[in-house]
Amino acid sequence: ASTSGSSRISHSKEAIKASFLDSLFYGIGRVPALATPNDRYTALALTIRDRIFQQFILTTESISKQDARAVAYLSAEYLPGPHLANNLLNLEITAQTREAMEELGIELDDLIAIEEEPGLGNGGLGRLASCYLDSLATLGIPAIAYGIRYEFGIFDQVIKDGWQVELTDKWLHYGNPWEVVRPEIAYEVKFGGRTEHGADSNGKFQVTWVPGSEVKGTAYDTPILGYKGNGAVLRLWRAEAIESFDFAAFNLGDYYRAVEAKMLSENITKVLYPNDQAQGGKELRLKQQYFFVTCSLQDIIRLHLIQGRNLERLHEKFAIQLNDTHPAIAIAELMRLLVDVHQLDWAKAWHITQNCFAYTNHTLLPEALEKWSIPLFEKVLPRHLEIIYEINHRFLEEIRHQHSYNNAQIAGMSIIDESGERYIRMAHLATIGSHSVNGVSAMHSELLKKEVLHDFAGLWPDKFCNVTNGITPRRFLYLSNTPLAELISSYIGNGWITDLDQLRKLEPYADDVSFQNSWMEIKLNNKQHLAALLQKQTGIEIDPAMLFDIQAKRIHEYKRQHLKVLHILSVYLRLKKGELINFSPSAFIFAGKAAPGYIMAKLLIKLINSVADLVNQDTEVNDKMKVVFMPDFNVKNAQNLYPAADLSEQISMAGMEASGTGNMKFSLNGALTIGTLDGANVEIRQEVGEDNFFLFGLSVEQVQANKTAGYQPYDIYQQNQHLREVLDFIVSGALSQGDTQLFRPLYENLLYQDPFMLLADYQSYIDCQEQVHELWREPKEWARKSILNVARMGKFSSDRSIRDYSDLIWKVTPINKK
Ligand code: 26Y
Repeated sequence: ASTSGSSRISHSKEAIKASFLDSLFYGIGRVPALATPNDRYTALALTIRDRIFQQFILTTESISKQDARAVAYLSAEYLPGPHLANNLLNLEITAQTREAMEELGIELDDLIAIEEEPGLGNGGLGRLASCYLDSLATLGIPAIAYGIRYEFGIFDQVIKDGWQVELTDKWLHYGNPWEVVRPEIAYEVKFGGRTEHGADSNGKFQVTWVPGSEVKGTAYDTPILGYKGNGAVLRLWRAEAIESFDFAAFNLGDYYRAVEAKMLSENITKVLYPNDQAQGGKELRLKQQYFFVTCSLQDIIRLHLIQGRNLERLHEKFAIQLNDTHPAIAIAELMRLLVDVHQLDWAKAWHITQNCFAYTNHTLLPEALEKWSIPLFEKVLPRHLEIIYEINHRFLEEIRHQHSYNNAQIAGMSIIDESGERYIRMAHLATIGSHSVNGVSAMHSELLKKEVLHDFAGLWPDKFCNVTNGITPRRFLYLSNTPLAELISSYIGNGWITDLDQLRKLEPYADDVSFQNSWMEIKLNNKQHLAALLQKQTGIEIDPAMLFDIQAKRIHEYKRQHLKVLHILSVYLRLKKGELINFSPSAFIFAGKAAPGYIMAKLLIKLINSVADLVNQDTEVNDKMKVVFMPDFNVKNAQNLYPAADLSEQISMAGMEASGTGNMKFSLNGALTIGTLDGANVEIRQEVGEDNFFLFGLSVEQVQANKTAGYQPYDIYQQNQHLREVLDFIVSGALSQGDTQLFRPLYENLLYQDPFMLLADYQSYIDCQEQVHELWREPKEWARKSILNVARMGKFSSDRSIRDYSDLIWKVTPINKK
């Protein structure tokens, strides 16, 4: 920290320019004349990284001086988005960096555009972890986030002939200037083998795990800078071979097999599983989870012990958050480390474990609740199976004797599902081993207590709480919609950047015509920008004056992208008949990836693109409507979508979306929402006001009542002539060159099963869309509501979420710097 003033960290334009040239020359051995665009990007990244480290040393020094309590966030997924522009913003050096580059004949935006983002997650859960890391850093809460350094992140999506095609992600292809490898921070990870039970040389009972194979996990650190100052670290583990082990395990002299073993070790962190919500019991996935969990826990224990602290006080120094059940094996692993390795007795170890961990649940979908078949689990983690049996045995004894639960209740709460083939229920392990369990929106947390974890909520009512999700206003407003952010700041100052409730000060301007005009002009510019991008990506031209109606999220039946398709077709058919004369020209925009093995989701993408082909070519309607599927939804593309949206589609069946966070991102950028009473939509509507939210569809209670009564979608199909026309059109061949079979699976699913009740909500959705169009015809009213939406989004800052976690669950406070 004594280097301040040095040109290597100064924030002046001159210093940035000099550092850039230095980094280019000494960091990558290039002279400007021969530098490639990637050389220039890398040199600038290194220049910025120096300045980040400067901030970091300060944070780290304060944390250790104050011996502060820290958060360890365990997540199998992160979606940080591109680093460069965000780091410039957080350091507040965008302007001088732009000028420095200009003086060298370099356009800053060209360098920003080159960056390949780390796609280390699937969707909402991964992006939430990154928003939380941003807020932890901004608030100055001591934090370290642990995860997996997947060599191949989420696939790149391209569209060929209307179908999704997956390409491998190449984020590390040109190197990664943001990370620093720490070869000396590495841990051994065992798999398989057997356990030996017996007395050690002192006669103490001891379990020894004799592994079948072993790998090493090495730390790769990425500094995450908060706004104006503090930092947190993202520590990702990469699997590597342990040479000594391989050579011992295989026949001496069998060089080929030894090298082959090294290769297999590295497989563990090769690739992210591209499924959200459902994943069959894949051995490699279990290995990934255990691999990153044990490295992280060994690291936490090391950090604790090097401060000279007693291991028995681990829970006083670390709050460990489990992001869903993906890292829940941590509960058994910490017990193993404390009991088998560090020789604590079981009761002490259990006390520490329960007080360290807290668990966040992100889903009620039965197929997304992780369970591992016992034979598979035993093969990979034999010692952990014993530990889980012991945890379970003690737990079941307790509820049988102290709480007199009956056999059926006990079977329902057991960690082991014995209703058929035997499975380990990871959500039960996480719940039993944690002191806190939370859902991610008010409604989801209630449903969690009522359904999935009902008996546990009865047993431990105080264990359960809610923390509604949030998003970072730095990336999702200031960075991605800078013109709007600057307009806002020019009216109410820039305090909102770290105190989002201050957006309330915009309310008085909601009726101010000149403010409304500036507001809508920025929206129009953003739409122009998106239209140009879409034209480049898809060749489809859209008029920026159209209403931009956007649904962007993973493709999933429960999210009901097909409900929006039904609406689009209903508009199309009515326009063709000369009806809907008041319809305002609309661009219907979709984006999202489908899990590669999810046939119905992939068919949905094909359906959307088929509708797009039909509509966009049809000169009778294509001045009134366009349909576009934006390929490769990721953080970078998302940052172009949210600022350009007029209407945000949040149309999942009630009870299905745990929270949603895209809903918040759209609304913070001035889109109005059309949505169901699901997840955080409920709270968004509460905040922005009923009049400023387009509500449709069944409530959770109505959904459940409908199910109980024996929902019959076919009856609705028969009763609603319009709906029938729309549905029949899908299989008429008009969308598929005469092929009446292509979309049949989708059609029949809706008519005879319709698990997500599109047909029940259809008419309500269509009617609600009419209200949207009515309002769109009153630009001043629309602008007013758009402003009010933004003004009332304060609650959905991830800073608020992190304060909630800090107060309610972690009991941590920000460090005082200097
Ligand atoms: C087990 C494995 C197949 C799996 C992998 C990824 C299961 C689930 C996931 C991801 C789930 C996810 O992204 N859930 C979303 O979390 C968001 C953040 O809390 C919520 O806003 C969103 O409603 C929820 O679907």
